[in-house]
Amino acid sequence: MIFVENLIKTLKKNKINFFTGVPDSILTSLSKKLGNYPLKKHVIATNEGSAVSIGIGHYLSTKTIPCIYLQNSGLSNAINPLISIANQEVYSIPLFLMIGWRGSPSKPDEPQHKAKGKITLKLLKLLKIKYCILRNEKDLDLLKKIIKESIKNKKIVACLIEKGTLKTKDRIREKKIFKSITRAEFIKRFIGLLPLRSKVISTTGYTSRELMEIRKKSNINKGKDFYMVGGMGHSISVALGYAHNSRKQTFCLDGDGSILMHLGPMRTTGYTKNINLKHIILNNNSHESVGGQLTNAAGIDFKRLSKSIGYRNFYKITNKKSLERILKKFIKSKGPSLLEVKINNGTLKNLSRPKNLIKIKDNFMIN
Ligand SMILES: Cc1ncc(C[n+]2csc(CCOP(=O)(O)OP(=O)(O)O)c2C)c(N)n1
Repeated sequence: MIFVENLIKTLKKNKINFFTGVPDSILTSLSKKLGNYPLKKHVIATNEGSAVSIGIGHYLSTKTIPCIYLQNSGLSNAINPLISIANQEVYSIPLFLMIGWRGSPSKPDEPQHKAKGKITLKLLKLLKIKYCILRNEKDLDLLKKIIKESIKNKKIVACLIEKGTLKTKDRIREKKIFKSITRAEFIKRFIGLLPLRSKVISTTGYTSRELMEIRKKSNINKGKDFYMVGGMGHSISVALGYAHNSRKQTFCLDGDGSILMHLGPMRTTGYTKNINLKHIILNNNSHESVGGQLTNAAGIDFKRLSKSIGYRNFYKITNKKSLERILKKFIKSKGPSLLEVKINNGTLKNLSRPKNLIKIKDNFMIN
C-alpha cells in the first residue's frame, strides 16, 4: 500500500510539479488530490496521446519533467507521440508516465483488461521505456532512481501501479447530489421505446454495465446491444461502420468523456449522413466510471457543434418531464441526429459486468 501523499512528495522532491493525464480508477486518489491543483499545475487531457503531447510541450517550455498519468489501456493512444516524438532516437524528451495497471497478472480483472494487462510490460520493453512497479512505500526509492535516470539520459520512464495500491490520508466525502435524470432512468425509457430489431452500441464504463443490467432485470428485448467494454472513445465509429452497411436503426449510447476522447469521428458521422444513425451523449460533465473527474464538457454547445459538422438534427433533454416526448422525436428523426441528455451522477448498485463477450457479439450479429 502507498499513500498518494507520499508518492506526490517523492515526485516533488524530484522536481516533478506538473501533471496531465486521463483518469483511471486505480489512480482515483491521485486524481482527487490533483482536483485541488490550479490549472497551471494540472490539466485533464481528453486522451492519452494528447496528455503525452501536452507533457512534451511542457518540457520544451520549462525543461522540467511532467508526470503523465493514464490507464494501461490508454498506452495505445499514447504510443504515437511516445515513439515518434519523445523517443530517444527522435527528440529524446524526458517524460514520467504513471500507469494504472489494470489486468496485472496478479490481480483478477475483466477480459478486456486481462488482454492488455498481460502485454503491458512487454509493450514498455518494446518501447524501451524503463519502468518500476510500485507496490509499497519502499518502492518509492526505485521511483527516485528511474526519475534521475530520465533526467540524466533524457528518456521516457514509467511506474506501474496495481489495483488497491494507492490510498489517501484524507477522508473521502461522498458528495450529495441533486437528482434530475440519472443514466439508469434514461436507459430504462430508452430501451422501452426502441424500435424492434434496432441495434445499440454503448460506451465504456457504467453506461454499458447499466444497459446490460437493465435489459436483464426488465426483460425488454427490443433491440440488441454491443458493449464497448474497451476502446473508449470509439463507440460512435463502431456505430457508424455498422450503420453504413445496414438498414437497421443504429443507436450509439455515448458518454461526454468518451466523445471528447476522439471528437473527430463526429465529423465523419456528420458528412456520411447516414439516416439510420442516432447518437446519444449522456452528459454528466464527468468521468463517473473512474471516480467522477471533470471532463469539461459542460461548456460545449453541442447544438452548434453537431449542426456545423453535418448532423441533421439536434435534441436535448434536461429534465424528466420532457424526457419521453423528446426521446420519441429523436428516435423517429432522420439521422444523423444527436441527442444530448444532461444527467446527474449516480449509478445503480451491484452492477455486473459483461463477461461472455463472444456470445454477446454473436447475438448482436444475428438479425
Ligand atoms: C483509452 C482509455 N483510457 C481511459 C480509460 C478509463 N476509463 C474507463 S471509463 C472512463 C470514463 C468515461 O467517461 P464518460 O464517457 O463521460 O462516461 P461516464 O463514466 O461518466 O459514464 C475512463 C476514463 C479507458 N477505459 N480507456
